Amino acid sequence: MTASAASPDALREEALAALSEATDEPALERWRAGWLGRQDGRVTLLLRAVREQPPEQRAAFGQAANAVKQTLEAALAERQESLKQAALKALSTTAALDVTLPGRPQAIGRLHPVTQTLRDCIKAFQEMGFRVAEGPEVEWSAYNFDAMRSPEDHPARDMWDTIWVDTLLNGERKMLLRTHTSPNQARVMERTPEPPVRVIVPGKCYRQEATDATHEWMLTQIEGLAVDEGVRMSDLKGVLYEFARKMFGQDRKVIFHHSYFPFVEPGVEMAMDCFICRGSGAECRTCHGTGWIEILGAGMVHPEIIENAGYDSSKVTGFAFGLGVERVALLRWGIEDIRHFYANDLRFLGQF
Ligand code: FA5
Repeated sequence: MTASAASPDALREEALAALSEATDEPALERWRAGWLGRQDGRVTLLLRAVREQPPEQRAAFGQAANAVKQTLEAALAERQESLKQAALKALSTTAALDVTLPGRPQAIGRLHPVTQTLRDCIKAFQEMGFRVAEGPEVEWSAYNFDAMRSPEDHPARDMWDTIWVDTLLNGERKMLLRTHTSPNQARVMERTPEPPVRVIVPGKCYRQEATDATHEWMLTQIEGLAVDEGVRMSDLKGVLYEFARKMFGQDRKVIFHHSYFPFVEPGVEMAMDCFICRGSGAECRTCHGTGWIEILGAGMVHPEIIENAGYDSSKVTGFAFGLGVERVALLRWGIEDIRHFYANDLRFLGQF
């Protein structure tokens, strides 16, 4: 019996029986194509057979064929929905997946607080006209020490306990993890044939430190260097005051102490008021009772370093500073211990 010859009622019953045997999406699709497909679905053929009927039966046959089409379309939709529900139910009863549980929030990453602070510091100096340069973290001792006026037997080398890299050159250890960003003073001037120089060099430094609340063995510094005719100590102070104002606002206090670094003359340290004890606690472990937390060393570039760069120290002068970025981060957020930064505790890091 061809499709066109089947009665609408018989066709409907056969189609519904076949539908009840379709148990997944591909089977449903095959059923749909076979019965309701536009080209040669059997219901389509049935509808085409209307015109082959004797004229007196044509209207009734047409109505019956249309009714079959509607019934089968509705039955298909219902079957699709019930299969979907059954699949979800099956999923929810297996241990692997409970579809009724709420979704898990995706943790969104963010910048480390020291990186945030580093970027803000860089921006502050850029706004004052400093450009940014970079230098190597594994450094020659010739740059880290000798070029910075600390030859082998100079006591200033003792200020930084060095982490050496064990590559020997003529039997001697010559490379190290830089202890400060200052070797970049020499590196930048070396590749700048003529002043003016106005540059900052941010980066990681490493020291063999007994760590405490304000000392880590890895630290981030920003070196600053300005060399030109007529650069004075007051320019250095102006830049550093402006930096402190940009980072901490107007109400924080800043103090300069005299200090010694072999590569500057005179040398200073700049400190900010201790946010923990406000200068009152003799046993404050953050400022050790001094009331001040040092954030940078600075001074007027030693004329010998200016001369070594090939500049004329009778014509040009310069200032330099080395800022501790973790210290700035401690101060801006009132964190009592620097070691939190690199302890990888998400309860701490997630707060910034
Ligand atoms: C120096 O490193 C000099 N190169 C700074 C300098 C540059 C002086 C240019 C003059 C001219 P000092 O060791 O003091 O200096 O370190 C500078 C800053 O780095 C400190 O003020 C402090 O903010 C930070 N710092 C130093 N040691 C540590 C440490 N162990 N952990 C965290 N921060 C540190």
